[in-house]
Amino acid sequence: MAATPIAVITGASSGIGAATARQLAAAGYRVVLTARRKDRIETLAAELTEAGHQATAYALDVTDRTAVDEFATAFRSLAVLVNNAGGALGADPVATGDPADWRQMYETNVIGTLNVTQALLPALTASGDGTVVILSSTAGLSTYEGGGGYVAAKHGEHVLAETLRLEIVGTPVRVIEVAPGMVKTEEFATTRFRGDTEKAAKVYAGVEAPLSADDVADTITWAVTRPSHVNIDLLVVRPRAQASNSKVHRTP
Ligand code: 8X3
Repeated sequence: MAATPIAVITGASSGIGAATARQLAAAGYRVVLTARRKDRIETLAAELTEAGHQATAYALDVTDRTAVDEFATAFRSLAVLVNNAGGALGADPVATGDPADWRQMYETNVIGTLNVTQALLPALTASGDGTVVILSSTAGLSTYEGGGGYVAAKHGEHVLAETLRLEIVGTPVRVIEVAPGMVKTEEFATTRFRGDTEKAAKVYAGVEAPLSADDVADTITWAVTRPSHVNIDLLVVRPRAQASNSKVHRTP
């Protein structure tokens, strides 16, 4: 009997990462949940195991290369890597944005994805049929006022995905970029505004139905479960109420 394929998901403690872990587990993968918050991923892994799936948790900060390399030694063969860890900090104009925020966003979104992808690429290749998913954002494709630091980091991730795809063509690994627009999760906007829930709520104010974490996990799972020769290079997904990063239909 063939071994159950393994999927590693970063940032699996909440939001899109947790929803993706649930859906990939349901799709038959043995999921390895990673995030900094050990208690959360352990709870989710226990819940999935209880439901009859195969799930384990591993506390990991994707910006810590030594820890990432240590984590990677556990895998000789890996089917799927979902680079989901990342996020936004602040929504200040370029003129006044905090360079420390910009640096941190570059670290988590770009260097974090680079670290984990580099460390696990040998195992993905060794599987003979590997998939790298990079969760960028519509912020990786065009900019908006107040988005500067996040947009720059997400453009970095987009470039990482495009360049890697060029460089490893001919190997048995595909690179899928999923770029969501407005997704309402429990933490994204609150983290961006450092716990200011009023500011966070304004992001979604009057928007009839922003995407949910499950909606995005659904697109990831769909892309990952296409036949091996099918590469969904870039999947852009927005709610119907959002026509562009700055054109959103809101009801008063
Ligand atoms: C999230 C989309 O519009 O907040 O990645 O930048 S946005």
